[in-house]
Amino acid sequence: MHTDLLKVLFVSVLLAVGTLGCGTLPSEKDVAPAAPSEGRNIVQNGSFELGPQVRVEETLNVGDEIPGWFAVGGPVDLTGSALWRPTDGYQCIDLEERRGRGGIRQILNTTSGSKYRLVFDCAGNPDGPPKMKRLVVIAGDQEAEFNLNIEGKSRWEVGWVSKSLDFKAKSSHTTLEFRSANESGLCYGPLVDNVRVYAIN
Ligand SMILES: [Ca+2]
Repeated sequence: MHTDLLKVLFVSVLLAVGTLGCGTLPSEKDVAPAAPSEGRNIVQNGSFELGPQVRVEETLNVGDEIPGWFAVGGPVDLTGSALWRPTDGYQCIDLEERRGRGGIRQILNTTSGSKYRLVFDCAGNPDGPPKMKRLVVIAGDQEAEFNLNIEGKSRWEVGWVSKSLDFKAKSSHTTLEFRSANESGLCYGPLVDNVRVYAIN
């Protein structure tokens, strides 16, 4: 009797552990659909977590660098999680600063003629106008604009969305750039985080 009871308990524990284990596996909908399963991410510091550690915000002026990136066209803000929550880690980029709109650029090491997929998360700074943020992305031979509506959004829920863009590399060095195309360009820009690029067939 005693042995049988122990067996029952042992099997029950195994079943419980098995159930818990299955529960922690990611479901299909948790996996980003735009990211290819094979290939290595070739973006350096795509989550903006390396370099300065920022609680609220720190301005990057034109030419200023953080690992992998430099500011182009105008100033941007590296923002911390005390301002709003990024999609990955503790920091992201606001493509505008008080003095105007700006951009960030990274030069990727690529294979000429190869195809790549850019995947990133974006939202709009919810603190001020315009209501519709205009984000321009340049990657290799492609340029695309993404419109981000901040209506109903707040610092607590900026409304991150995941976007992707396929492009072909024209040489061994490919420009990847994110910039604000807001006409007002006064502090409240598009937000970008979790930037990745994978080779695709
Ligand atoms: Ca981040």
